[in-house]
Amino acid sequence: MSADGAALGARLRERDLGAAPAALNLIESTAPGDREQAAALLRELSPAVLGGEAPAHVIGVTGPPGAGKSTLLSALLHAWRARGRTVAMLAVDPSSRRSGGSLLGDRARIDFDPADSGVLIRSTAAGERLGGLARATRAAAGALAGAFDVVVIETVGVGQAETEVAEVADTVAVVVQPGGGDVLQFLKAGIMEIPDVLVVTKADLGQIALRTRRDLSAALRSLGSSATQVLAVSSLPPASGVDELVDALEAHRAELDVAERRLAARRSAALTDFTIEHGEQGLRAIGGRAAAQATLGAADPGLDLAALVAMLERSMS
Ligand SMILES: Nc1nc2c(ncn2[C@@H]2O[C@H](COP(=O)(O)OP(=O)(O)O)[C@@H](O)[C@H]2O)c(=O)[nH]1
Ligand SMILES: [Mg+2]
Repeated sequence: MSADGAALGARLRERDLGAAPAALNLIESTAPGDREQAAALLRELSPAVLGGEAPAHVIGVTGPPGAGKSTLLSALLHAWRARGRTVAMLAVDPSSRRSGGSLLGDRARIDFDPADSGVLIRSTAAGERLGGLARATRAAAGALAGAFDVVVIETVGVGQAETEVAEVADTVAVVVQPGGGDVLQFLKAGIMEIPDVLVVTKADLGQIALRTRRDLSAALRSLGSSATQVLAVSSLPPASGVDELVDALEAHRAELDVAERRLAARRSAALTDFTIEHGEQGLRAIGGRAAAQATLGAADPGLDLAALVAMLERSMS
């Protein structure tokens, strides 16, 4: 029998973190009955039912493999817990996309205390589907945002990965390691959206990290975007720069119109999901991208992602 989605959703809404693992299982399940229960769960956490946007700060962390994301997230986790924040971290594991996983070499796991009930860590396989952060990951982030103070989504890559995570995160942080020329080139070439926060990792390596930080700041200035903070962080003990990063992330969130960003993100994600599901042909059947955007733009702001996708599907002829 399926878990009771509405009951789990209501528990998350009451910030009962003990409901989170079962909620994630339900969201990730592909059994037909579970899909319905998962939709019921998500409805309980929709802005319409919550009476506003979910309270969490949803943060996307992206960057090339080996840049130091997981190690950084371990350090951030401890800093947030020290400030009394409850934290959920969803890591999208790309290893399923490449055989052997040897590409990633000595990958660090996020280090946490399993007895700490204020923390939830989940890894999900990225799966084979290209385009769009796995739908389950987006749904999971949305559900957990009703219960936790901070929800982090870690994805691998720059460019596309960052655009995808921006469809769910309030704040996007791109992680670069010293000498990380790709990110610099992508920024300069405009291939990559300008992130909200740029983090140069492995600051303990010294000069090369400082130079990378300087180069990134200069590139941002030449792009006329001095709003993005560029920080250098060392995540290995003795860590440095981690509290400054926590402050920078919080400062970005404080400046943000969360409702506006989330609404735009849901609408954009709905179009992404619809297109993945129904292809270009489906898009034509609803009158093209501009018509779809107009439909979404007129939708009730309280609707959740699934309801927005369903709305597009109803307009197919
Ligand atoms: N020197 C140094 N090495 C680091 C630091 N952070 C991560 N690393 C190392 O970089 C490698 C990749 O880190 P990982 O967190 O797995 O990167 P991810 O693939 O981006 O998640 C590991 O060997 C880490 O120990 C740091 O602050 N300083
Ligand atoms: Mg990692």
